[in-house]
Amino acid sequence: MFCYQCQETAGCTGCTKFGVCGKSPDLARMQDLLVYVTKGLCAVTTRLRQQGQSVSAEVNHYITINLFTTITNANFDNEIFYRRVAESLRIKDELLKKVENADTLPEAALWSAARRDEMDEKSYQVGILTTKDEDIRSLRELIIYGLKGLAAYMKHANELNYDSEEICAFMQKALAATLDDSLTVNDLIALTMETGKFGVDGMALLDAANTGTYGNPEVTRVNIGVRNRPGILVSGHDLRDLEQLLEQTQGTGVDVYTHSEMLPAHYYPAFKKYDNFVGNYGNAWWKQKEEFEAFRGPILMTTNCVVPPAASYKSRLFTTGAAGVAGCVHIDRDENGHKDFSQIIELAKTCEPPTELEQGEIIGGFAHNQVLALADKIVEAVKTGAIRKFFVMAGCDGRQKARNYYTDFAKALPKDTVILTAGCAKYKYNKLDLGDIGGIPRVLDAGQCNDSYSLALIALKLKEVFELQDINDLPIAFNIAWYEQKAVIVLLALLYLGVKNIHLGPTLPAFLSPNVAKVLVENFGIAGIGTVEDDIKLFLE
Ligand code: FSO
Ligand code: SF4
Repeated sequence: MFCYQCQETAGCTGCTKFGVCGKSPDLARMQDLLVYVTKGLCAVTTRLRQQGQSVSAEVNHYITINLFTTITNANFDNEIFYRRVAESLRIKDELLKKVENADTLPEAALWSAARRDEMDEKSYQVGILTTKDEDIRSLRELIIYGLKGLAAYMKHANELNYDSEEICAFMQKALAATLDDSLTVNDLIALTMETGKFGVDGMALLDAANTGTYGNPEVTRVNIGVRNRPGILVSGHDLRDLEQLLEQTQGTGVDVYTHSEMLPAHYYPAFKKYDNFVGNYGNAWWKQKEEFEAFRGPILMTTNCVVPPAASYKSRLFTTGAAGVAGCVHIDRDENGHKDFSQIIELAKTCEPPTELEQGEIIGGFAHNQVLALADKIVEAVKTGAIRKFFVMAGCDGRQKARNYYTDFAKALPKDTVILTAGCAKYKYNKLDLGDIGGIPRVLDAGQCNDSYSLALIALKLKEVFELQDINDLPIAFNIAWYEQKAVIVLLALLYLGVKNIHLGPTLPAFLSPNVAKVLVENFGIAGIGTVEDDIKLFLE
């Protein structure tokens, strides 16, 4: 196997024996094969569009979920990959019949297989390292990882009946372009930027879906303690799944808690009406082994980040959507999008209430609408110098000790600075008592990683208010923590919006070849992180 798509890749170069995330070599090669057949399918759909034919929303969504399923920590069920490869080939072979001059399509579009042994054989031949030129490989993978992140966000929007043929067509065109050996480094850099543009569009679509369906997030204090009733813990990013679970638990005596990236659900007005929606339990995804054990009730994983479960709670772990774990029950939607969570609720009734981990509250809900409502106060604080600088510290949390940098950084920031955050990165500092500036908390949590879009909107609004020509003239520094591929699309979106000098840590992506890294450094001022002391000095210069 060879995989280097996430920040925790072995030795900062690539997982070759077993994934640090728990991905086995067999799972890795089947993920490679799924990406390969999805590229082939996209070459077909792209050619059909070029020939004036339409592609159904159903096919678009199938492709989107294929990509999402291969994101780090989403799916550990090999069976699912065989099934998706077979179904993708079936869809592709059907569509291929409609293509004129199909023989000019790339090999991935023409290859097919009916038997598992044929799939197995092919899976050894289609890995990342089949692209020999390291710069081309680096750019292809950068684009593919951005597309995977975008696919995750599109899937959530689709669940709420928000869709965009334009974004889907781009995603498929870009994925198919990674098969095209005629594209140069410059062509692929241009495609990387275009991926960032569609990243902005995708996040805007998801923002419209979430706020259009559930209202605008508002300042909210979220309980981090527990109650004395059985509970269900929901993790991942899918708000529609949470909504259905909340509906189905009404009157059952079962409480619902969020974990990790589901925390921001508490900020939406629509979920406040459920009095069994108790609070947030625990911390970021990588703490789940100990926290899921302590929770004592069932856990529903709606997306990544899943850690392969310990035996002590495996029978309590359920997956849905793109998430999957071999041996755990997976709940599918019916044709109307309805999911039946009754077996989770029945199991919860037989479980003990959660073990208390902590008490208190955390505050959040500072998405664009709420922050813009406070704009006068914030602008005033900047003008008077009460706020010297904003630090965007969005992104991900992870296992590595090096990430303690972000806790130390947050603690060491001068008291006249404010942290803008989104994503699970927040757990490194959202329980510190960092105080406030004239009533504005020093950590403003906009929501999930996709709500980094909110942070971009806030920056653009401030640029307008301060009548600046360039977003980089704002008193905003970007010190972003990344882990998986959603962070890649967030990064590409920020680059597309013209944000420069983003610091990325705790390490730079292993998939950036020295030459590609050089382009990012020279054109965008991308940098890694240093010591807390040096970095704070540098940012405040
Ligand atoms: Fe975190 Fe995982 Fe949201 Fe990611 S839970 S690491 S970037 O999936 O998606 O922030
Ligand atoms: Fe390794 Fe990350 Fe790939 Fe998992 S997703 S195999 S940890 S590089």
